[in-house]
Amino acid sequence: TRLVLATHNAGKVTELRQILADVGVEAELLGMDSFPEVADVVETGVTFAANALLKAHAVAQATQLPAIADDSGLAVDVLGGSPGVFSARWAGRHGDDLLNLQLLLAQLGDVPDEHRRAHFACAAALALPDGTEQVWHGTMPGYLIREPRGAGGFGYDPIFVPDEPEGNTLSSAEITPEQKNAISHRGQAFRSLAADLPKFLNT
Ligand code: ITT
Repeated sequence: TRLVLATHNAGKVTELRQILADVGVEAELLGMDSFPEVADVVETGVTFAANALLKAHAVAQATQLPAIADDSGLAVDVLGGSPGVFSARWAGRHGDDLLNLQLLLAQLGDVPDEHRRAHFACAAALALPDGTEQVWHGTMPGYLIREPRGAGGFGYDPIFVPDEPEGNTLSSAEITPEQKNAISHRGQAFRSLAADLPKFLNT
């Protein structure tokens, strides 16, 4: 079976391929680099799930293959859940990770540690060419520190300390990709999706 992951992020493709292999799903997972003729959809949704579904349906229609898409971001309690769906373009330009992180730190200013709670959230959507759809979710709770730490990960990882494992004080940029996948919002959403995937395939 061929499947498409609606992303240009090669890291996400590798991660999902590994998860599919782990749960024994025999499928060939293609990234959008295999479909250069398919245009990106504009992410106009107000929730992660809405954006993931928009992307998955567009790609399932364009390729006539089962399509998976995810949308994710960081929600900060004291900011009412922002940056949320705007995480990738919080400082204005899509994907400017360093500027996004610096703006967020500036906005938090001197907010004390007990009010620096946040969580990453991910929605992973599957859409079939016939219009069938389902969404799976994952979250990674933690808190924001005052100075970036660590060179791993991407995005807001250097300023985010996950609650897991218990007593953890390392940022999500200071742990290995395997450690992060085991607890991350995207890891959880992708693992749940992978476990349910056989129900949707081979029809
Ligand atoms: P797509 O092509 O898959 O859409 P993207 O870079 O837009 O790739 P997302 O929509 O999943 O990726 O991520 C939105 C933003 O949320 C991302 O740019 C980061 O700023 C932040 N983010 C999401 N997951 C993160 C993680 O695990 N660690 C750090 N930041 C993350």
